[in-house]
Amino acid sequence: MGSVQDQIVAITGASSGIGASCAKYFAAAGAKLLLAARRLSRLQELAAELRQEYDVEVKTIPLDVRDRTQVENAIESLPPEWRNIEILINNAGLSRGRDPLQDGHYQDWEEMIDTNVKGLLYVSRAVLTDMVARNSGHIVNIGSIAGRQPYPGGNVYCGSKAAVKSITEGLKQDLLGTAIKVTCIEPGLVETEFSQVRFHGDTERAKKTYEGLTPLTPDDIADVILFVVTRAAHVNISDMLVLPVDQATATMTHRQQ
Ligand code: NDP
Ligand code: 8X3
Repeated sequence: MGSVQDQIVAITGASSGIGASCAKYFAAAGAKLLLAARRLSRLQELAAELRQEYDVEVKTIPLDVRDRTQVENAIESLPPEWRNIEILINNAGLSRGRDPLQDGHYQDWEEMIDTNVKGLLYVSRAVLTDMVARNSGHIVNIGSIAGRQPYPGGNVYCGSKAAVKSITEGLKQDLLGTAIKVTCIEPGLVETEFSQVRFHGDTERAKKTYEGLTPLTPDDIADVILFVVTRAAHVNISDMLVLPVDQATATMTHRQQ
């Protein structure tokens, strides 16, 4: 089994949910962390916690992945000791609304596509330049079961995650012949701030998403990602669907009444 000790791990969307859990799991495993998101104060709080608990180096980067210039500048202006990003976790993402497409809101669509698809591309492109030059690295993209199976009202979100899956497969092909690994992790229901963001702060509606079942926790996904990036050098886990026991498909769940 490989180790992430002293490796530089960049995590987008580290201010909450799956990204924040990844930060904790990788800190516990001795990695050096580059944490990015728009809410800098949250990142700083998390970084302070991790430095104290695990004695690791953490650098925070205020970043909106939708802004290509900001992404390029953030990567290009990294000090030399932070440049060799070994693992990139493209986790920043969101869903907005669950309206039928015919009633959809353009702003919601643009936010999802700009973040989940274009943002992931901008960050990957910026980080890949050095990975390819070093012939080393691992890109982990966070897709979703929604990218395999669209569901009513999921339209644009599901499409954005299908794009993540397809882009991951395409990247694996483009990197063939290099030592760089590429993975798509596709979670089912994970209880985070995801549904609050989806329903624009409607906490009651958000809670209903997980009512009566035991959802995954963000730690469950962080645990899987740590496993995926610590396989032997010749092993590439390309794709992993991770569901709660109480979920069978994007729409079939078992809920206690
Ligand atoms: P959270 O809402 O808890 O976390 C989302 C993270 O993404 C936050 O840190 C947020 O930070 C960041 N983010 C959103 N927009 C941007 C942006 N423009 N630039 C930079 N960072 C951004 O949700 P999750 O942890 O659940 O979501 C993480 C990923 O997992 C997403 O890609 C989501 O689609 C995916 N996923 C989630 C599932 C679930 O059921 N929860 C299931 C399958 C996949 P900030 O607002 O500070 O910028
Ligand atoms: C998040 C899981 O089923 O809410 O990607 O779309 S779902």
